[in-house]
Amino acid sequence: MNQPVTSESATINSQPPPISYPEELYSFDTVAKGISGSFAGVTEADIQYFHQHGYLVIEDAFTANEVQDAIDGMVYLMDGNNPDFRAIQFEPTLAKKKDDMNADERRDAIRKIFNYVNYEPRLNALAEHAGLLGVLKKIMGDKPVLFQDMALVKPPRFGSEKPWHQDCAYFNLQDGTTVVGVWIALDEATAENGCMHIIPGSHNEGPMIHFKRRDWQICDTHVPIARDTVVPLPPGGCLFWHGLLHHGSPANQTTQRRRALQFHYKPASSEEITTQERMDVYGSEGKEVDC
Ligand SMILES: O=C(O)CCC(=O)C(=O)O
Repeated sequence: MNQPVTSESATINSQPPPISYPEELYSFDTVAKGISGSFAGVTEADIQYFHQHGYLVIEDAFTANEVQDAIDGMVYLMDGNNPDFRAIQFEPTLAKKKDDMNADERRDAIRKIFNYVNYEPRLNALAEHAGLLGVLKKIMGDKPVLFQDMALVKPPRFGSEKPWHQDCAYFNLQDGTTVVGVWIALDEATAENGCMHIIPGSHNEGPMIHFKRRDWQICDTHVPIARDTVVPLPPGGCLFWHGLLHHGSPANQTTQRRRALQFHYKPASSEEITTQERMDVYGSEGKEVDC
């Protein structure tokens, strides 16, 4: 079972910062529909759906045991049980107090862990899951290679927004590479606790200029928010999305945890570019653009 969440364990007498973005950035009319039957249930039509819409949702990708193992592995790393693992980032407003927190409070102050697969076999097991890799291979038409692993944890009340962006704006990979993100819910992810929002079909509309604002992001006024589709997921549910799909997630203002794993895969035959080449595409410098 997931650990119970209470506002008492959610970070000592601190007040979360006010929301720093327009609420309408994440107002939605559409809820993404998923398939079921785990990875074995993915058909050729589902792969075509991914290419057409830029995403695919599997409601029951992983079993309850696989989810629990992953949570145990994540908590093991968060609690500092592997001294070699240090890739933990705290929510900025809570970072200063982390040394005064008990174990529960400390876990609920963490925003992100990353580069964990080599430190925790229980997390690596999901990244290397044969069913998951099989679907990725069908999407890419090539061998999938994991090149980034992270987990945005979005703790109760303090979990901050991840503004709208395209993942390819972060990766030095040749334009046209089919990068695929995989987002696995470990807790129930809801509109209220900050689940993913996507703009279906936006992967077909090319790279967007990104700006350094609240993050490295698409300008708020350039996001076609009328097409916002929310992606709630049960624990074990998973979202595949294309590296050019516009997506983001609002703050977690509830007392519920929203832990999720996120993996990025590229085709084995893909080629790297330089940061300058990436910035020529995604950066605003020298272009007549405003935000
Ligand atoms: O986990 C989230 O809320 C969003 C993560 C995301 O979109 C990203 O890191 O690219």
